[in-house]
Amino acid sequence: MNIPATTTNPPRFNLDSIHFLKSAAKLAQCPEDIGMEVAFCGRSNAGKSSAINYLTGQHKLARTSRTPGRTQLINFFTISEQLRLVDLPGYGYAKVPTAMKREWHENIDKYLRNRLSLCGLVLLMDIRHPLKPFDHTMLDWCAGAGMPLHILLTKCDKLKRGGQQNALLHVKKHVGDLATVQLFSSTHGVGQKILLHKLSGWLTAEDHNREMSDLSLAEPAEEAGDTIDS
Ligand SMILES: Nc1nc2c(ncn2[C@@H]2O[C@H](COP(=O)(O)OP(=O)(O)O)[C@@H](O)[C@H]2O)c(=O)[nH]1
Ligand SMILES: [Mg+2]
Repeated sequence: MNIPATTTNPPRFNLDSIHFLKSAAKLAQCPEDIGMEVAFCGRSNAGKSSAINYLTGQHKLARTSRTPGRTQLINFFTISEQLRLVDLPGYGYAKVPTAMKREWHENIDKYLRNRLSLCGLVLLMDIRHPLKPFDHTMLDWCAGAGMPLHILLTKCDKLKRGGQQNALLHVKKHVGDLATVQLFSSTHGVGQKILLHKLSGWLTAEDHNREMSDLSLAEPAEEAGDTIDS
């Protein structure tokens, strides 16, 4: 059998040249809907910005904040010409004004239903407070809309090994086949490789062909007794 002297390898997925592209307050301001993008979502303070910084090795790429519920913008980062990561505004805490929550809901609902380049969602949950009403809302929407979903149990450094494993099993059991789940810590360097592998799988797929969804995102139920943990 003849083996060609040179074989063409598919382009390697990497985040080496990722950079900030733009912020959008609503769907109409989003960059052109071409190629593919993966969006990070989660409750405010879940660790989205920290996760994007850790993942990319750029500590100032996405801003991190100790003041939850303040950033209401959709932030886009360019990986390469047709690939993007998206930092969605965090779902606010109980003390965020109702009007702001409504605005959040309207913008995210439009983004999720209409953004054709969206090929997967990463849902971040603080490992100490998983499966809150907001998380159920996202899980239900992904299930109904057929959107691939990967869950990060963030800040896992806050629990001992036994606690981490219990939380992981609990969430895995709850979501079943709906999503994949992993432990993650931006501050202690846990989970980068698994997340990169997941993103690479989604963002190098050759058959992405999403259609608009007519499934609305439900309004997350009110949460009582919110705590702000760093
Ligand atoms: N211990 C710990 N703290 C974290 C971790 N990731 C984020 N934080 C802290 O949690 C707070 C919220 O993080 P941020 O990334 O701004 O959350 P976002 O609102 O979801 O973007 C900040 O004070 C971070 O320093 C982590 O892996 N471990
Ligand atoms: Mg943030």
